[in-house]
Amino acid sequence: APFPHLAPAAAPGEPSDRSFAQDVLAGLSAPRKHLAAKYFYDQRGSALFEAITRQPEYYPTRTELAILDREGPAIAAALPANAALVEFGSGSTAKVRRLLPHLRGLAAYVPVDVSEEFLRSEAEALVRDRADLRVEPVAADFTRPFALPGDLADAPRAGFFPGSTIGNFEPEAASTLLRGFARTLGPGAVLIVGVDLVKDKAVLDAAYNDAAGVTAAFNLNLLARINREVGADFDLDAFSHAAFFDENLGRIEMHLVSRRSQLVTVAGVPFGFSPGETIHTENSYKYTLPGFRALARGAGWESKAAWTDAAGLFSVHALSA
Ligand code: AVJ
Repeated sequence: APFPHLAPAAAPGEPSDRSFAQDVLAGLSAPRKHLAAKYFYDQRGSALFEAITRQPEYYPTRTELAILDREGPAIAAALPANAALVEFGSGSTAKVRRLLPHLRGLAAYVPVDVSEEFLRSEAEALVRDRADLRVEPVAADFTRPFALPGDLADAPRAGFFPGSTIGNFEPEAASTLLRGFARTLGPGAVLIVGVDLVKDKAVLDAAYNDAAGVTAAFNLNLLARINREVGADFDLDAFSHAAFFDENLGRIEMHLVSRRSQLVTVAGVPFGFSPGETIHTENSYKYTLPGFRALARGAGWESKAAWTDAAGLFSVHALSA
């Protein structure tokens, strides 16, 4: 097999499916109903997220890509030569492709993602474009410990965690995650992390309430996914999208708001909703530069450098273990 670290995809009914249903039932049973943001990304959800990144109000993706392009040489200089570059939650390889031309040799590129099919197709596409590159995809949940391909043990390690995915984690969990990355990568590693910055509330609110309604469709798609995969009768017209920046908590919150009193059945279990009651579907934490450095330091990483765009919208940090 070309990619020996890729496990076969889980068949329907296997543990990954069961835990989605269990998480949904537990989240809807809580006093304040909630669902985990990682479940947004089914096939349609991933396509909707790609569409979000093209909305004029959604500045993070294009701003991060511009920083990677402009600062590519400096970012490459912060990485050890001939490193094994591990991307946590790689998704599409669009971002690493911006870095690759700047890197001085690479022992291997190791994309890590739970979505085994997407991982395989992205890895195949990358190998077609870069025949000289050793690509070693690993199908794993990056929030849990996993092993890197053993024959990379002697290569210096670099990590890549772009996209401000770190913002989806509570600060405490973000710290635990960064500690885990340090453990996976080992001493002497360098980690490149993309982090969205605190800014004017109006700019943040607009980014999560695009005029075309793509973020609303992305949020509501979670209910369609539950209807299909868990077995439920959510009426998507009976819920509306809400997103706002909470300046005290430093985070965007996304919710699905019940438009009326209603009863929804999920996997045979009835759940009542009162008018205006919400399901909390996502947090997206924003950091200041010193705020993120402090979080990283608490997790065993020293800040080497940080790059931002001229408007100070987004940041890319280089950390060393
Ligand atoms: C992929 C988690 C960085 O928080 O901005 C975009 C997800 N949610 N619009 C973000 C998202 C609504 C995104 N991250």
